[in-house]
Amino acid sequence: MRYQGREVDIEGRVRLVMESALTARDRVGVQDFVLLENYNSEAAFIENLRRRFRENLIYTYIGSVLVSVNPYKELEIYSKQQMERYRGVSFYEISPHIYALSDNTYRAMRTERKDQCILISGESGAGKTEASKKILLYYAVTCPTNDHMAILGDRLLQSNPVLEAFGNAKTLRNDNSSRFGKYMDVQFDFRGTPVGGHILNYLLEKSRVVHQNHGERNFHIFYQLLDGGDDDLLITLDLERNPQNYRYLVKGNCPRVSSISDKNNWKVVMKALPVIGFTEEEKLLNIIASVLHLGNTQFGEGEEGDTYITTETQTSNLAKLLGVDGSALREALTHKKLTAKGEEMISPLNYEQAVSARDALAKAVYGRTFTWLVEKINQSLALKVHKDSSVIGLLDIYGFEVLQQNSFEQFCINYCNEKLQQLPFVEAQRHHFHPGVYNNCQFICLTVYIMLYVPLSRVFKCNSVAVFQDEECLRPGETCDVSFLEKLEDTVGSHPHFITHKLANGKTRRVVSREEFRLLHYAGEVNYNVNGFLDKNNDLLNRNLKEVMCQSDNQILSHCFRREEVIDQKRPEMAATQFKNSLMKLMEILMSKEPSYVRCIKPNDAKQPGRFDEVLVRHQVKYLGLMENLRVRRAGFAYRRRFEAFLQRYKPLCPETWPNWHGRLVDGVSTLVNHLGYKAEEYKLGRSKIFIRFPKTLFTTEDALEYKIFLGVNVCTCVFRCVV
Ligand code: AD9
Ligand code: MG
Repeated sequence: MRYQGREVDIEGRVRLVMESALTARDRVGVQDFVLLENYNSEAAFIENLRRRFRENLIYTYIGSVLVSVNPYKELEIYSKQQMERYRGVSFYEISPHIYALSDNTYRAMRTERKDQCILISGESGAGKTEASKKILLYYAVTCPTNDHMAILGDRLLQSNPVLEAFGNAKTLRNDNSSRFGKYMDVQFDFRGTPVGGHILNYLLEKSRVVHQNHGERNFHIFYQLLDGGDDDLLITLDLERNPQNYRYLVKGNCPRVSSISDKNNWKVVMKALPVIGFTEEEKLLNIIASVLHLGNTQFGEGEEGDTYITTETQTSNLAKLLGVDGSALREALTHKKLTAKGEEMISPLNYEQAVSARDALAKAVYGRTFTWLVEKINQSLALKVHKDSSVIGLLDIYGFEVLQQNSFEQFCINYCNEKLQQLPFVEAQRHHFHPGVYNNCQFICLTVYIMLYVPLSRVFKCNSVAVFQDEECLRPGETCDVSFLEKLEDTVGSHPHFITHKLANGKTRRVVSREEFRLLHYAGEVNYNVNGFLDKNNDLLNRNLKEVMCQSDNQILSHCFRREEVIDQKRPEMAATQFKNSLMKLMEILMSKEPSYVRCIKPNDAKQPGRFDEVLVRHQVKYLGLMENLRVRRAGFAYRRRFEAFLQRYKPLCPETWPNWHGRLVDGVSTLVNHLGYKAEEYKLGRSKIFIRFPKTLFTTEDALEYKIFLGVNVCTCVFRCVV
């Protein structure tokens, strides 16, 4: 008997004829890369991605890893009905989706009672933040709730526009680029109801407050206020509507972004603030306005090299908005206080020093207010002390960045990506020794990968760039970026992943200038310019400016600038060290949870729908380690599934398991695969899962199932969507 190219024998067993069901697969590719016939071929991998992308199928699995390609257009796949389709349905029963991953993680948390985390990675603009929002929305809509908890769901969702307004900005790569890292825990009680949440924020790119590259903007909130705030508000804050009037907003020469409505977003933020329990709106707006006024504070130079403020009236308004004394502020912006031999001395700042003190204040005010905002949101989400609660953590951190000029921020961002990239491989190693199943498998690729990392991590760890920047900063007198670079050369110069302009034969290399060093990251080569590196790492604010700020009668600011900080003479930790330590903690948090991965891919640099730039995609496939992911997965068993799920799906294929199997699950699966004619080398039974080695085995089984359905056996229709 023949049906659609398949030969079927009397007992209903299906023998796969090679061309079977290939038409659909040719068009839309396979939904799980482990099912690729030619799994070693990067070209086949990319072709599969391309086919699916062309059909608007932006999600594909590599086992349990979800690969997502940014469609740069709204797809009709995120509705409430879609959420319902994915609810409670097993991963492989239905086409890949971010909802399937969300649901699976949620169910794993509930059934295994183990904390989970979802790690979202990919380069800037690849769709990480969008993915994290979709996951959050899925939980808010589908999890059981009550009136009280509905408020929490609202707060979880509404924290997003607020954090994005303050922490996101238009960059050349992404109109809504996250300029801070975010890890969010959502806590669930034993019923699976969300009961609390907590956000950890990482290294906001504060330098953006005072400077933006061409074509980029400052943080969204400034433009939102100017565009969306009503006339009375702007008069109260002494602001004009045109962003071009503010020095902190003109550097990028990009006041408007066509894809963004600042006015509408302002409304969204204003609506969200009370939902997250926010009552200090006026104080917050004063702070935003004060940063703009600070930027417009100008200095003149006296004959003695001293400095004075030329924008007197503005400074008075500025002091009012900051809630501080005007003359104290004026003095603190133009003088510094020194303590020598127990005596305090005031010395005037020169022009450059005054400009840099002003900018340091703007960055400190904005940065600390952002941290305060996160604390405030955390209070409104407040994790509950619940005996039987579990959490799902969501990590959306800035993607790997290579700009024309890379500085301290890119160094930290890329270090962070490097660190996180190691995680799945450590994870895979853990699983790879699953008793009875993996012992005989060869994991050559994994070893290669780990080998690649160990020396690279040494650049950061043993010879710690972060640590010796601190030493450099601690040196008395003017800090010197170039001497930092020299020191770096002395320490890690011989490392193969570290390159400067100097060649071993005494000649110079052209690709790296004298002010740069190049690191060979897993994701590509990046030249870092050391100019300003130490200043950014130092992140110092003159003591007298701190003194003025801690007396502010704006409670947000007095909370942000503590008296103890002025009294305590101890030098605060440098930015890189702080970042490194907080990342270490993050790694610990993530390692203590069961991870799921979303790998986001950016299909083109023009932010255009329908465009699939192969070179760009190939680069990301490489550095996201997707081929290694696939090989690791395939080196063992292409496909794994829990006994219950496997039986549930394929039981119609065997008279002994249909309609129900009453014995032990493992025996049921064994009976089923024997009936299907699986050979011993094709599969293994683990403790709770069946592991199938070859995709072909699975195709055959799937086709058999399809055939059964075609004959009218009563089976759930969702199986039709399986192997596409
Ligand atoms: V960055 O490292 O924060 O600069 P992300 O977070 O990776 O970056 P983001 O999620 O902000 O990128 O996505 C960039 C833009 O792509 C969004 O503003 C959307 O316009 C677009 N995007 C991303 N994912 C989707 C999607 N699933 N559907 C539609 C999307 N558009
Ligand atoms: Mg983002």
